[in-house]
Amino acid sequence: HLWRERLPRHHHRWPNPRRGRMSSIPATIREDFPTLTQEINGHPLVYFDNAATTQKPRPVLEAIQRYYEHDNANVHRGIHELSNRATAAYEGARHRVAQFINAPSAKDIIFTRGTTEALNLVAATWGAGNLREGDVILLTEMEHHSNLVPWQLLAQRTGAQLRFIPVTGDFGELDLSDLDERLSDVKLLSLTHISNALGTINPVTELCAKAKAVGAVTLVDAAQSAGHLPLDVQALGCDFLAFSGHKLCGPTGIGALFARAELQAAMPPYQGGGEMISTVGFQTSEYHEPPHKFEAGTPNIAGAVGLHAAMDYLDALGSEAIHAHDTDIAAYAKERLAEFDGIRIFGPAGERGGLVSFVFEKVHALDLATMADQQGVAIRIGHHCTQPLHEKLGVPATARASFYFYNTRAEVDRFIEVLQKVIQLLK
Ligand code: 7TS
Repeated sequence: HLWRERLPRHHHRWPNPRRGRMSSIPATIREDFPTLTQEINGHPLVYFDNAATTQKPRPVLEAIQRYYEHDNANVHRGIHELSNRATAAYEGARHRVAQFINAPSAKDIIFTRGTTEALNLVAATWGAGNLREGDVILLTEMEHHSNLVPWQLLAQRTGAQLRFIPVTGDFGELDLSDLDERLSDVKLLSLTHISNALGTINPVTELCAKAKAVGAVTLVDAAQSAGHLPLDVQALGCDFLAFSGHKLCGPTGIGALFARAELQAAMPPYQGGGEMISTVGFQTSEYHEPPHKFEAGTPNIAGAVGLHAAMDYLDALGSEAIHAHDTDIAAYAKERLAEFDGIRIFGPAGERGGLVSFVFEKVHALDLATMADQQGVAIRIGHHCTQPLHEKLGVPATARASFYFYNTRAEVDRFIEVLQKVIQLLK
């Protein structure tokens, strides 16, 4: 069965949890990532833009190639061998996703293009069917535009209102002091698990429980947490959860929405077309059972195969080991950045996800990132699709270094050395 991907080369679990400063993820892991071994502008690449997208290990690339070389056909359609294999690969990936996030059933998983489409799907289906004038959608001030704009569009259509849990100053934690008042009339709470701009890890389990207690439906944007820490939708207690494959070593163009079965049953279709119908007449149609009802057209089969391979790869490393490595690199980067004069570092004082955002008083972020790139260091600058948050922080843009399990402390040292050089030059 070709869709059952081979285990990656590093298939044993390393001692866990790790002690002290030694990561349980071996430095040789980098050999699995062809992109990481190149030079940029004559310098070894330091890839610190993992919150935007991660690099892909060979087992993922090989799984996609193998699928196209051996099994390629359309799903759910043919009676022939290749179509059966493609269908098995695609549905096998759905099971793998369910297992990865501990969903009760594969039926709870809807494949999408990524987080953005998953969020828009909830707004277009559950939202349009359940929200009316006066209902409140509760978000936080640190949401990515893709967990903000779909709700603005929905609010404009339905007359629902948006309300926000505020963020506290530079530390970027949620201010939960008036939560009970903020929860009144709330029909949907939608929030990010880990902030892509601040690195804050939000207390989503607690917030979902509070929202549930007032009868609200809950959605977790797991774009920055899936593949970075252990994720269990049953433990989180959420109704919906969205993530993208490309941020966890999978290919672009594939992601998933976890949607609790009871909610799916009452949701109207998302898009119309092939694959989502059972019978079609000239005037009306009947739809397939969920989740197929929400997946019109030929899906991203190769993407699902790649995502399956990525999840096998990550689970072999262990989500706790990945999280420990992420947080260690982020803490070390923050500690080293704090050595600079005139720097403002954003995000929580305590534990954070694998990223650090900062600004220098006297150096423009664009100059910084451009000159860092000349030295082979890839970081992102801008508002990171959180423009209202940046407005609140009082800065138009920040520089962001974001990490994954293949990054090392030595790379952080190189990054600091490059920053020192750049600042010297720009002075
Ligand atoms: N939600 C969060 C919290 C994100 O960080 C992102 C992407 C998205 C949603 C959207 O994911 P997509 O895969 O559908 O695009 N964040 C970033 C980033 O920080 N830099 O580039 C993309």
